[in-house]
Amino acid sequence: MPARIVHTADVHLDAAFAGLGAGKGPIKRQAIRDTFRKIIADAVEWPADIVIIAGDLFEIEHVSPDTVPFLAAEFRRLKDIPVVIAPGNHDPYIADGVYALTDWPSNVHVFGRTTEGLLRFPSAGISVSGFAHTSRHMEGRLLDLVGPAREDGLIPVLAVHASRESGGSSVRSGDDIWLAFTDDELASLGYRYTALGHYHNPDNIEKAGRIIGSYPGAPEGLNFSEIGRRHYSRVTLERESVEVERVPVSHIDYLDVSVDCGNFQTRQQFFDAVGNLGVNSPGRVIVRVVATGRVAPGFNISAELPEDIRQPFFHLAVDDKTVPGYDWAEIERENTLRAEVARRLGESIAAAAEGDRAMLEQARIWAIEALEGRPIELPPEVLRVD
Ligand SMILES: [Mn+2]
Repeated sequence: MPARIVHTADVHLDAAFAGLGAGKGPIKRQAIRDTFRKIIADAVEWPADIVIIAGDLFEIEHVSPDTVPFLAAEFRRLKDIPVVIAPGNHDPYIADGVYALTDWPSNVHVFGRTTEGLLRFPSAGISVSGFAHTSRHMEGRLLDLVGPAREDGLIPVLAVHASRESGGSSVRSGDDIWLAFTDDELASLGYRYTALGHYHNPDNIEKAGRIIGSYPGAPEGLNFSEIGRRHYSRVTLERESVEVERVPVSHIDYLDVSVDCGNFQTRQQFFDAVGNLGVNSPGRVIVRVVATGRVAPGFNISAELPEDIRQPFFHLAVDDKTVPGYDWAEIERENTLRAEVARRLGESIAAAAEGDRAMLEQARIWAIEALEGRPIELPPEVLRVD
């Protein structure tokens, strides 16, 4: 029988949400709880043999007095399905912290609290190795803390909150790298599956065509770098095969949308385009709309969006990046240098062959923008000098 693992990480219960507007933070935090409850309910229903939480279950500086009994009650709903927690950089295992001080249900195993770094689950057919972050800033590399898999008849699994540093879309840089590892280093350890946390977007690590580890990503989006539906993973593990199924579970999702207003004559057309974004999931999307395009004179979306347009969204923000179009007849009547440039290019456009007209019209816009001191983004073919 294959082992059935529910793998999640980076839940970030009690995260702070700035910029969503008054009263929205608590609703979004409740959405995270609802998402976590759904993961637990799914684990009971599937049923999972084990639940692995690879760090950042909560944020140690924000954890509310209500969160610990909430978690304990959720874990109790799993009855005898074991839970393994590998604390991360946001929920480190510290002496006076929640993990150490709480009397967890007997099915809950927290690395850091458990003295040995290897837990055996014969009923699931797997062993789980791992460790806890013990501060917000762990030094060293993954291989400093984790030894090779031990073969003792059970399929060896590793659970860690750590940073993949090569070979994938999830690679981060800068000051958020903890316990880095390369894909080759991870493969060299010999675990049949590594349940990872830290990167908030999902990613699988493969070697020789086989998944050796994965990040399920944050199950509830936390900001605009975590776009769209979010998931936990159902892992079906045998000694020679791994299947990772991503199960959508989030409640309130982030969307980042660009709306080209170049052909719009009225604000209403913009409102209609925005209104259509929320129709499929009323109250469940946080949308940032970037309005782009060169717009007709007088076109203006800067005013407050009407309530009936806002209403379907959990939160809606508009970033107006439109630029005004030009009224050439009016510019040509001026007694200015730009009027002279506009007139001459206007004559060229009028005389141009059909195939050259669009290029000359674009040249006229760039010429006027240059005279106005605006930064101009020329396409690469214009910059080519060969
Ligand atoms: Mn995290």
